[in-house]
Amino acid sequence: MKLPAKLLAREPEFKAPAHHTGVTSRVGTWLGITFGLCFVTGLISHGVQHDWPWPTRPVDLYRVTQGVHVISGVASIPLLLAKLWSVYPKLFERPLIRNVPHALERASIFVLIAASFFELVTGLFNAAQNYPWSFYFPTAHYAVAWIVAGSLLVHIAVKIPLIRRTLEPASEEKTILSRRAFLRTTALTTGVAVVATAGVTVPWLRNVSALAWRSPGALPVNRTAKAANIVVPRDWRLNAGAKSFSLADLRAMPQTTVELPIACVEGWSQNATWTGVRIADLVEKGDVRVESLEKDGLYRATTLPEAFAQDPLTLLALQLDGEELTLDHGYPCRLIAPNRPGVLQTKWVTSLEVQA
Ligand SMILES: Nc1nc2c(c(=O)[nH]1)N[C@H]1C(S)=C(S)[C@@H](COP(=O)(O)O)O[C@H]1N2
Ligand SMILES: [Mo]
Repeated sequence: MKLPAKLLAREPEFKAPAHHTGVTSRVGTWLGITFGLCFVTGLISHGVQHDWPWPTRPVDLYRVTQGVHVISGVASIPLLLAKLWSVYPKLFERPLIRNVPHALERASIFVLIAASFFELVTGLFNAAQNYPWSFYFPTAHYAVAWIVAGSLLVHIAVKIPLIRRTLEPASEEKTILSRRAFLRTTALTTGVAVVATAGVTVPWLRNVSALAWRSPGALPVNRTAKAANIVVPRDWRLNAGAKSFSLADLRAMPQTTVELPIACVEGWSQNATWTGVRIADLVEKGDVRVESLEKDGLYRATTLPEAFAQDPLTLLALQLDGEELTLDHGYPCRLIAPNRPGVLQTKWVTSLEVQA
């Protein structure tokens, strides 16, 4: 069927206002920012867990980078949905393939969409501490992040001329208003998603974050003693190089109290007050291997770089918030160091060994 020329010429007005390239570009710019933040902070988080040089100060730096990672990831979800909504008529445009560059561009977009969804969904599930899959989360989440980054760069490079043009002020009054409404709704939804979840890591939002997956107040427990099969022997002693200490010996040593956060890679972070013996008072200078009572488990042992081991804030903690550690928080003693990822704050410590 042949449409009358008049109708064809008016075609843009028949489109829903959200499906406008100006909207797509604007939401795309926001999404570029949240994805960028999420990628960079994700790389940092991955690097710090895998022996990147990392400072001991500021004590909250890792908490902040990890918080930005989770918040920018949450913000990306409504933004990605809005962006897809704004372009979806184009995704099914015919002909599917026009020429080679067009085919490559489309392929890169589908990779980008698939990889982005993978990252956001796995990230969200991980934050909710739920693993309904069998691959190892950090490796997969990390690898796919590079696919997102690569295909996103291609996508932006291809679209730069279009983005430039469409970000310029548009003309038709009527559609501009409803486009603005769409953008406002997108911004609002994103804001609500962030506020509803950010309390897991931002203290003053704790009471507003209805969906925060961690309860306010008490310090969360990541892995319980039961899950880790911890049995503390009656004659428990800490082995520290050639020396050995009973719990009573440790309690009799000079005690230090510090205020430090646990910043879990799974999204939550919280400050607490810790009391115990400085690691520097227990072992000689050097990188320290920290072993726990856990038989297996990915985080049963960690290495504490010398700068952290010698830091006056780094403790073998015996108390949390003025009370003896509970078994779930690492009784008889656990590591707590400034600016260190939660996964490396080893609980149920049984030996400290300076590495050669
Ligand atoms: N031995 C051991 N220590 C561990 C873990 C573990 O699985 N085993 N989990 C770590 C993780 S992922 C975090 S976030 C913190 C949480 O400490 P908490 O449970 O006292 O809040 O403990 C860390 N220490
Ligand atoms: Mo964690």
